Amino acid sequence: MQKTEIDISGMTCGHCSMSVSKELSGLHGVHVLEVNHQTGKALIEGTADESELTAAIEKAGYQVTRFVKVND
Ligand SMILES: [Cu+2]
Repeated sequence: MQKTEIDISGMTCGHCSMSVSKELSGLHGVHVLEVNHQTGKALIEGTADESELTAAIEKAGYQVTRFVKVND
């Protein structure tokens, strides 16, 4: 399944990564594999519009800086 790595700015602690994880998990068709505030990256599996992912992350209070498609 398609994986996407998302670079996120503004996360500073475990609560930040949990908030992001919670919002992303609420999206249909998205499985959150990892959100790491230290690296500022989220790894998700599944298909979702970048606009949808961006909206969810902004709702949590953070900014998306980059999307990278990851191939297995
Ligand atoms: Cu935090």
